[in-house]
Amino acid sequence: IQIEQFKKMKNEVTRFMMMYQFALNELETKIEILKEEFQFLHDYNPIEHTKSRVKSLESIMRKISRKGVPFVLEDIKGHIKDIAGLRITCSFITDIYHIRDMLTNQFGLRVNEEKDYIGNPKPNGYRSLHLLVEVPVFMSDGQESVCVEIQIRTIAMDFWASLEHKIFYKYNQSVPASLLQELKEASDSANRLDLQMERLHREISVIKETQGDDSVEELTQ
Ligand code: 0O2
Repeated sequence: IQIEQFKKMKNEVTRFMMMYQFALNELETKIEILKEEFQFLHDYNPIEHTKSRVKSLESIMRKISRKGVPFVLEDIKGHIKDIAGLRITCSFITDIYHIRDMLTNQFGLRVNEEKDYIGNPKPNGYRSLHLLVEVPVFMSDGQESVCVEIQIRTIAMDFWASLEHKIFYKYNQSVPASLLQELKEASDSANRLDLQMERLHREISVIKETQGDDSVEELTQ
């Protein structure tokens, strides 16, 4: 009987994790379609790359014990919102909000929560737009609504966040004050670069619109 119970539990957990992977597959397919269509219509693609992951079972277990959530799948689903994560990297800050609008308007995804760490960066300098969306997934016994955390950021924001993440773990989460200060300054530099690149991009778009594509090619020769 114990083995039967164990098998049943193992199947339920596997199916639970699969549900999050299906939600990510669904979203990635939608984004691929969006990319191709946008490229075709506007001769421009706002998405540089995407990366997705399902949180490992170990990491979920650590988080539920930290938050005091019982090991019941329904409770985990209700309380841990970043089991499925999708990161979208784009070139310009305005693309971030454009992509957010396309996800909600074109795909009709419901956004349960939005955290704008671009309008309100974290004190350490972290910038990104975070969305919690509900993705409908069709399983054999019915439809499930699955929560996915989407992080949208520019290449510069992503560069900063991945370095900060490495430093944070290298120093076992207690980073020396001088490094924290440097990281904050690096975040401000990255933001200045984002704003400068966006200005350049706008200027080139105006030239293209008023004088045609050939004029931009002439300028770059
Ligand atoms: P990983 O390894 O990327 O998954 P939560 O822990 O989600 O309940 P919170 O703080 O409300 O709590 O979530 P928030 O603010 O939406 O941020 C969650 C994720 O954003 C993190 O996931 C990171 O991926 C990213 N993030 C947030 N703040 C920082 C930061 O200061 N630096 C970096 N590099 N990334 C950040 P995880 O689970 O921490 O990590």
